[in-house]
Amino acid sequence: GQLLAHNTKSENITVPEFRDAFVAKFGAVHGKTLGEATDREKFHVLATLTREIVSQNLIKTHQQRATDDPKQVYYLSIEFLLGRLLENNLVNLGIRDICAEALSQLGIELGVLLGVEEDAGLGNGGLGRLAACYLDSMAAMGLAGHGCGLRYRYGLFEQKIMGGYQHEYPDNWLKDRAYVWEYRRPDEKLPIRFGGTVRVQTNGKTRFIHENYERIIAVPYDVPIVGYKNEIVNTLRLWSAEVDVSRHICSAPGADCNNVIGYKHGIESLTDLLYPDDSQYEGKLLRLKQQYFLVSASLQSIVRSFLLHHGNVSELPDKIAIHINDTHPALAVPELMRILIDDCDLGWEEAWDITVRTMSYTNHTILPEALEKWPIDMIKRLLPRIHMIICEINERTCRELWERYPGDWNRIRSMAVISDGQVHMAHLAIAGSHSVNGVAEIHTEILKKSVMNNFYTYAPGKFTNVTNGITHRRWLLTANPLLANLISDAIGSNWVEYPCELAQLAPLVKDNSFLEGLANVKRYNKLKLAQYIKANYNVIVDVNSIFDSHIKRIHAYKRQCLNVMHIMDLYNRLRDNPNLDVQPRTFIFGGKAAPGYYKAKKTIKLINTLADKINNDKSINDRLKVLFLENYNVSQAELIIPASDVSEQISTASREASGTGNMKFMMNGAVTIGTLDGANIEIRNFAGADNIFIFGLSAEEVLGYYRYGGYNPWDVYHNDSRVRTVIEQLVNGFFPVGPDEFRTHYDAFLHHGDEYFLLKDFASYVDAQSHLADTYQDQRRWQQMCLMNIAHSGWFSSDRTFSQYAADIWEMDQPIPLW
Ligand code: DL6
Repeated sequence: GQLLAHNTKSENITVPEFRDAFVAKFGAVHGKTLGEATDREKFHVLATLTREIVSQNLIKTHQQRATDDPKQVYYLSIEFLLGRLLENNLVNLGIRDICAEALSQLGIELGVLLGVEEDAGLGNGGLGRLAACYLDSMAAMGLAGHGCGLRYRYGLFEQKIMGGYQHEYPDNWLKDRAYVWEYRRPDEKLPIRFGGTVRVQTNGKTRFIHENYERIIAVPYDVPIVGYKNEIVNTLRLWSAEVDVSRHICSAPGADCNNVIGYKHGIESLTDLLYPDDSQYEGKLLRLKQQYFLVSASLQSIVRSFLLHHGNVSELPDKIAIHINDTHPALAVPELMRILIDDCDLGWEEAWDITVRTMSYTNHTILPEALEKWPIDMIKRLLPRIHMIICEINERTCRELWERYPGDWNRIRSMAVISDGQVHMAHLAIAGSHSVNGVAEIHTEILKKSVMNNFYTYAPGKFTNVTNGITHRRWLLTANPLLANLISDAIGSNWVEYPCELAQLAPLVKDNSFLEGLANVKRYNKLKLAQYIKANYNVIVDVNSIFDSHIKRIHAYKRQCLNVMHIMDLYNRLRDNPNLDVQPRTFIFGGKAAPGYYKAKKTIKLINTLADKINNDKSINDRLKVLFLENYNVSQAELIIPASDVSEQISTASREASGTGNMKFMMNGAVTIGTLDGANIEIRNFAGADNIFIFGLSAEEVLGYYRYGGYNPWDVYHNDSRVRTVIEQLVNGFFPVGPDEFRTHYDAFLHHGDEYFLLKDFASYVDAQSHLADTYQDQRRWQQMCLMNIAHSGWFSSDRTFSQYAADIWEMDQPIPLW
């Protein structure tokens, strides 16, 4: 029978009901008794049972929405980094504790089953995880908001470290069976057209007839997104490429009748792989195909469902908002134009007005190498009708610019959608959206003042800032239950609904017993991490040492190497003077390097080589330990962040658009050491300058240097003997590797101008680190700093971020809480 009667709230389920339902479901699904079950089978039954409750809420939400007809937002993103869903769903349904108790009565530990779930790693890092946090917030706030993405057969690669090097393996996350959370909806499939030609028919009304194209079927899989104790379930719709083998595929362009299976595999490989690079744009045809596949399937489906409920498209912008998450889905602009003109018979002006009022766009990076440009010829061949529309958009945009800036060719060229034979996706997204935003105050300022200055001058009203956020339900309530309980015991549990109420913790800064409570929670979380490290790496770490974590993608601008330089210097000092009073430290690194990013992969080898040297050096008495944790992912972050004392956010100022890891650490009471970059600045403003360790060049200084071609690293090299020693140690046999192993790093520092200012910021970083270590010795003061970080982290909840988007950008018609 059903675990949940139709009008029962999930929170009212009792322990015996849950226990009995679990036993019954297990027998029914697996045809054996619990005694013979594997953990995987038990996980599967628990997830299935949970999904049944979710399904009922999904139906209710659909029915309610059909009646209320609220404005809907569709968040288009090429990545959604969900991680695991079971625990999150149990918490959001309000049945985590009931479930844990029911299972324990059966001799089953919930934690063990939670560990069986594969991470859904359909994203590279910040951008994809942000999208996942937003889904959680939308559902929690009851907003009708949905994600649209791709159902990659393989997520971000699995990282294995061998001999200190990263090796990449396919992330076979669907290996056992279909994803337990998804609903396949084959009846809602849609055709996507690639290639072919467009015939223009001009008898009477002009018509564009697309012919001889390759037809790929997009099949949606809906992943339910469970709201927090509100019975709301939204969906993340992930599209998968399929071929309709029953059709006359022999006549399809490129089809081979003698090899139907090969043809099918070829087509379906479109959604096989997530591109594993988030900082370097890849001009591959397959990537462009993925982007259009996502956009076309999503928009066709959005318009189809809109038309089902509203007779015609003129009201589309009042009822639908479509958000373009970075430029990857920017083809949404011409695709919506295509649908409105070709399928709905609208004229250009009306279609353009609807498109611009419907679309909004977020920029996530100013790194020039990440900005997407597609050769116009590639677009013409792959998407002939879209090509025509982009050309028209370009022409009309340039004409408007000409009216405003007659004769200013340079300016017009710099803003054109097409220039130098390429389509500039950011320009396309800006032209086709009514709103453009950056993801932290400083990032938006840089967009306005430099990277997008011409666009800002032209249409200042389009630009806004929405500083990123994170879901406190996953990152505090679920990942750090001890801290969540400690907080609720002190100030009540209202903060879960209104995270800004965490501010009520601030007056406890003088409450010794609360500070002690904080220290105990941290210690427990550190113990758990230490056990994980012992079990997986056979390294014993001291829980009294500072747990100092640097976890994120490996990239030169994120400066893992600056951290390495500091560790090397500390180690050198300890070796020179074994009696040096050094606060014991455990340096924890985690992160993946893009498979083609040579230097980042060498950085991983460097960290591991340093770790081997330090961890095996008896002379330093275990005062320093260095760990590189393999295969960093969302689940690992949930273990590391609650256990960290220090959060390393040390990007070259101006390069990190926002960062979101910084917010997760803050919320879990880790103290940041960081540059004035991205959201670090806002973290400092909220937590207070006394509760963060800031160092290094400012963004303005860095941008000033860049303007004049950089700086001279040799000056630092000659003037600072610590720097000289560390740099030389990369190549002088200090490490037991060949002399050229770290030559790329050596050369980047000295011969290629130290693009990311590591040498320049070194002294200031080392000072900040030593100030931090001194402060840690005063445990009371340290716990006060942790407390102030937690107390002021509420503003970084994605509920706040989301309210801003909902109210200011999407103009949702549901009540939105004020912040
Ligand atoms: O906005 C989410 C996240 C920011 O927090 C990071 O600072 C930023 O680097 C990241 N950007 C990307 C896109 N990069 N590219 N292309 O992942 O977005």
